[in-house]
Amino acid sequence: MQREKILVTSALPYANGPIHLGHLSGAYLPADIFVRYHRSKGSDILYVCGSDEHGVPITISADKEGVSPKEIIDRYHEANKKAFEKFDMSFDVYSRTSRPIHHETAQTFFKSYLEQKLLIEKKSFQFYDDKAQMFLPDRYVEGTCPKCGFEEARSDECENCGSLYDPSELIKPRSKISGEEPLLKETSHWYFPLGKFQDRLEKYVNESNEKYKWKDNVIQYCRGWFRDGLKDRAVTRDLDWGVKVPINGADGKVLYVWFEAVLGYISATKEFFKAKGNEDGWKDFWQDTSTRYIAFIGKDNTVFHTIIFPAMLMAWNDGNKEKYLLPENVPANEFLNFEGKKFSKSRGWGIDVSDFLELFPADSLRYTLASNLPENKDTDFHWKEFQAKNNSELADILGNFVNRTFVFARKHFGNKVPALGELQKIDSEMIDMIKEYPVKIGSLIENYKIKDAVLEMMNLARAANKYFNDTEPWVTIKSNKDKCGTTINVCVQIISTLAEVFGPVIPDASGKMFRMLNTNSAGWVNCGTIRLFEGHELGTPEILFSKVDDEIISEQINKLGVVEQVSYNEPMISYEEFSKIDLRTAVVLEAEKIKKSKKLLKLKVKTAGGERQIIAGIAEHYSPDELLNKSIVIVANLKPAKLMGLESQGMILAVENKDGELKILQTDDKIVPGAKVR
Ligand code: B3M
Ligand code: ZN
Repeated sequence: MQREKILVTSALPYANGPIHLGHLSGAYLPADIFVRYHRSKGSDILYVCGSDEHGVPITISADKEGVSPKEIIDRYHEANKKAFEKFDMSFDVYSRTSRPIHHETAQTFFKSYLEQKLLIEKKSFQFYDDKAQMFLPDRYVEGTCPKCGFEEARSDECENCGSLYDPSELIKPRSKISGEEPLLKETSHWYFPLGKFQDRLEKYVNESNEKYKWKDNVIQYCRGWFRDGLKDRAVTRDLDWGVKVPINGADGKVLYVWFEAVLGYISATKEFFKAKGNEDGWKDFWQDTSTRYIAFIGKDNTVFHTIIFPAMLMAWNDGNKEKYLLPENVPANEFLNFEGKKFSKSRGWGIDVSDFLELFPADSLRYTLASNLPENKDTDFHWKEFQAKNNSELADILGNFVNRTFVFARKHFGNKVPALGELQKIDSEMIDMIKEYPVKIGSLIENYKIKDAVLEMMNLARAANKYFNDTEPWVTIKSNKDKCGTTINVCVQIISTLAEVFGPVIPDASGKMFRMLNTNSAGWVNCGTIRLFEGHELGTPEILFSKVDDEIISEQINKLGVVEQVSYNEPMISYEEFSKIDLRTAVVLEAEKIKKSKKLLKLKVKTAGGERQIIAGIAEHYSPDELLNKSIVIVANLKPAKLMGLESQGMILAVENKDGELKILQTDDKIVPGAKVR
């Protein structure tokens, strides 16, 4: 029989920070389970991933730390690669988009579009920082909102009043790089005419959905885009970090990160085969029509994988003899939250993968995440649930069953598989189960219902425990040793099946089970067959799962929300600089809401030098009444500024607590207003 050929990719994580558990649940663990299952089934499967190392997210991280983008990507590429290894991800290749092979590949695509005269060159005005000599991406510019006067508005969107506008309307724009006012300078970019592909894309999405049953959330999302109509998209940027636009005179321009990152899957595959000395091997996976291609992602990446990437491949295929395959399915997952809230590094909410795996084995995390994947809706990670999954399921059900069987075989049968005697109904039923469960589990995995598959795995372990209890080998060992032997023989076959079906989820424990059985995996198709016969010598027992105790869980819960200490590398200031800030106590005399602003309150405070007005962005956290007579701390020598047309003479100090909630700093009310804070 021809082996099924499958290409699997997982979204390429940005190398600008450590991956967290949410990433694992989204695009990585489900793909790894799918891949490991297919390997066990004997499919010819290739699993490709790597770091996404270009784009503004990387340059922002670099700027924040005052280091080069290269330093950032090197650091996080290594860190994430290691974290994935610790988590037992089984990528065949984990590449990087900074590699020359990727730059070349991406440029080749771009050149093909140029040759086909597909790309449209358009001129537009964009912010330019003369001092830093660079065009500024949207996130690098702020200024005063043309609608409400909010002074920290983004270049095209105001957080205060929610309005959207053209960057040219922004009042007093400031470059976040130099602090100077940027100019609007004309620049030209290349646009990809996505609209031209709309009909074919709709056909592709609908047909794939009919044939391969795409997830409902993915289909609905695509239809929304089609309904709105696909528009031209700029595929170049003025930035010096990225894949250079391969045109003479296009200096300082790079391909838009998304426009090349998706091609990273192809470059990584090329790299993999090149390293094996098989230069053209990658084509078997990307261009052979018998290959199936599945792209695992998190939901925020959907449009890029169901619309833009397919359009890019179609466009290539239009102009070239060698044609690429399109994804047959894009099983996007929703998000995983952490103890009820979004992961947030800055708020200390969540845990890095590598920190987690310093404390607990990968299998325990893999099982917990896999049994709660956000396949159809957002789900939550809870420390207590993790403990329960580990202790009451992995240890008490699976571990216990395996342990009981081995103890019995050792004590009463010389650590050898006893003979399979006459089968009672209960034995036959159990043997049927170890044949049926793997079929059901396999089909769930193939249909991307991985969470349900994991529940069924544990159900099989439950049934096994029940079988052990119901056959009472501790009774039959005295009354009917043959019957007892039959039970233990069946239990050994069950363990072999459990080792196989749990393999994709808890590979380490599965390996241990095979070692304890003194055998190897026989592949998914042989699940449920009686394959370890009378007299087969068993291996030495190992502990499958240790319990996680309350203490370590409480410790983790208590750590949540503690913001990491700022390192001493942050820009430091001298005492002299600090002493320029005039901090004073003040008492709130009046407070009122400002019409049309959700965030701002107008305060009158008494402080050194008399009364003054302060406009503060705390309306979502305090009602005016709550503030009256409060003794607070203000920056008294801040240059006056206008907010919504009102002058603000100073700023009040507040802290953001772990829920993102603001608390103003208060002093003892016996302190006189106007006292200096040092
Ligand atoms: N790096 C976004 C992300 O990490 C992006 C995915 C690229 S897939 C080609 O969520
Ligand atoms: Zn505004």
